[in-house]
Amino acid sequence: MTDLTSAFREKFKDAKHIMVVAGAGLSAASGIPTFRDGGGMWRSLDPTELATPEAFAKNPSLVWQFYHYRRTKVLAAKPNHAHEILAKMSVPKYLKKVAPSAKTFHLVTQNIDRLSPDMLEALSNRLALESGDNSDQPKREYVSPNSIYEMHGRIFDVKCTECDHCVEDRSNPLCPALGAADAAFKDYHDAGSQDIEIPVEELPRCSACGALARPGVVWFDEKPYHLDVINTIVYKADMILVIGTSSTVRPASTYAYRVKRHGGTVAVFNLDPSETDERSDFVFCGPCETILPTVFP
Ligand code: BJW
Ligand code: ZN
Repeated sequence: MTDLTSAFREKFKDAKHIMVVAGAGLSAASGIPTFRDGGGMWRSLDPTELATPEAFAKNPSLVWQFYHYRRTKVLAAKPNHAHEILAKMSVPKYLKKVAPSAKTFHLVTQNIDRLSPDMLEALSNRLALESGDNSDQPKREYVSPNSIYEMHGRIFDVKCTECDHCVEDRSNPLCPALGAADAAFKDYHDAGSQDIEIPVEELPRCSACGALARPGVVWFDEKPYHLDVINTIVYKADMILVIGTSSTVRPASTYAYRVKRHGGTVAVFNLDPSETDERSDFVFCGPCETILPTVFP
């Protein structure tokens, strides 16, 4: 065990209110591209320029095709070891082992891929079976309630642009035109065209009122979800793990600094060093899916 790991474990043992702020690097090993290291490019377009209300207003067909591609990637993805460790932290008996003083654990994720909540549900079902519970009842009682907050929304949510209607829909393609555009793109591209324009009436529509639907995610200049409760979590946290995020997008990028400012401990788990490391107490450089299981065996 390295000095860094043992010093961190000692500090973690004393933590009472633990939070995680996670980003795309958490799901990178599951095959989901990140945003800012080039891996997320789709048809040579910058993902951060497609994830905006302006891009959707200008070209909903292009933005829907981008999300169709991302939904397809996510549907094929499985949670990795880092998701598993974080899910275990939501199990009181496991949390007590690594942090005997812990009173709360919360995962605030910027990821929209649902891998953390899906992992937690699978773990809860496994724990239920291990304790002889074969019922069809929901198994959430085996894990702490409300431990995950998906602040940038959920990729499978399809939300109306006109009314409040929002449904989770994991079907793929969401509508025939998205499937056809995906299949046809290579031919279009070879013929020199960059874009396939799907008529707006053939894009996903609201099942309640028929208006154009959009992905239920948070784009730039939109309000992230659960901000009030997340602010309370940040305010109380005495330990924050910053996992797989470039910490460039507000408000998530402010959480570590805020925890530090009121005397809490900051531990960063990232593939690469970054400027914010100077302000952190512990920096674990490397893939989180291999480092987290060694820190929390
Ligand atoms: C690994 C790894 C491995 C790789 N292991 N590590 C000017 C200045 C400052 C701020 C602003 C400004 N103008 C506007 C703003 C605010 C704006 C903002 O912050 N912009 C900055 C970019 C300048 N923020 C907003 O607009 C937010 N809203 C807001 O502030 O509202 C205020 C409000 C309050 C009340 C009422 C009304 C309004 C909304 C932000 C929405 C962000 N949306 C996106 C798209 C979501 C949907 C989708 O996925 O399509 O969210 S953009 C994108 O960035 C996505 C991500 O969640 C987010 C963060 O990215 P993340 O996760 O950090 O990914 P990467 O790629 O950047 O980093 C990955 C990291 O992992 C890297 O460091 C790798 O090294 C590492 N890594 N493999 C460990 N195996
Ligand atoms: Zn509607």
